[in-house]
Amino acid sequence: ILLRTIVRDAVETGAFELHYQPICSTGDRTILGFEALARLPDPSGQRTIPPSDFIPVAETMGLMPRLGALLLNDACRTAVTWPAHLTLAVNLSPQQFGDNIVGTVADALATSGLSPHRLELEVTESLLFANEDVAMQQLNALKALGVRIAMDDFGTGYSSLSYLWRFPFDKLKVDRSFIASLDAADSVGVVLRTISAMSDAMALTVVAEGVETEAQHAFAKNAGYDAVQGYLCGRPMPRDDIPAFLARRC
Ligand code: G
Ligand code: G
Ligand code: MN
Ligand code: NA
Repeated sequence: ILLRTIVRDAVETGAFELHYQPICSTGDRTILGFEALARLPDPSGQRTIPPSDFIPVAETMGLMPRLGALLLNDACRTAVTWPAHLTLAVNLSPQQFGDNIVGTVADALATSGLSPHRLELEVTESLLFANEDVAMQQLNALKALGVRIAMDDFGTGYSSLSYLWRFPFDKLKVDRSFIASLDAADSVGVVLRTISAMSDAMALTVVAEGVETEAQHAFAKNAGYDAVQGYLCGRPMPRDDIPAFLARRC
């Protein structure tokens, strides 16, 4: 079957699933919250289709505003059942900013009863260069709701450092390719330390993604990263596995 057909049907039936990956504080390794990551079960078998495959298709089909709203609502309804100190991070696609993103987020918060300060929205720079003025207005309006904004995959693509002071970010999530390259080149460590120092000076929270080993965790801690996300702290898991995961960790 065509991926387009699978995506269209799934948006109709709500057949998407969300998995949740823990984000841990670097110092004492407590769980700070989870990032929601979308999965699409393949109707013909056990396989699940990753978001890198189906999100671009949903965007091409113009379905991303609707799918994004479905996922956001689902994630907020799940997060409201967690202990109240835990945060929820949700990825937003640039196409959702062409729609009424502020209304969609306000609605998901109101419907679920999730407190705005527990929600963090992850955006990538592709949003920012599409239409800067519109993006700026919407990010400011989202912040006025009380949610936080994170720049995701920082350091990849066409990152412009000027985005850091022109847009109202609360957090930088440094792309996992940096941590993955630590052993390959000495200069990667320098870059990671510099991003941390810069974030600190700008009062941004800084997160290292893709931490898989104790050595990488130790580096991130030593370099001043506030939090880490990666397989060492935990893999993305279905909603139903979260209570047992928290019980083991706390
Ligand atoms: O879980 P995985 O490593 O396959 O995720 C790959 C990428 O897909 C993530 O970096 C994220 O940016 C994107 N992604 C995952 N879930 C969502 C979602 O619900 N909405 C959007 N827009 N992107 C998502
Ligand atoms: O782009 P974004 O950061 O939103 O996507 C997170 C993606 O990174 C998810 O698809 C998740 O499966 C993947 N991921 C999370 N932790 C690790 C890790 O430690 N190693 C690798 N290789 N991928 C990871
Ligand atoms: Mn993300
Ligand atoms: Na990322």
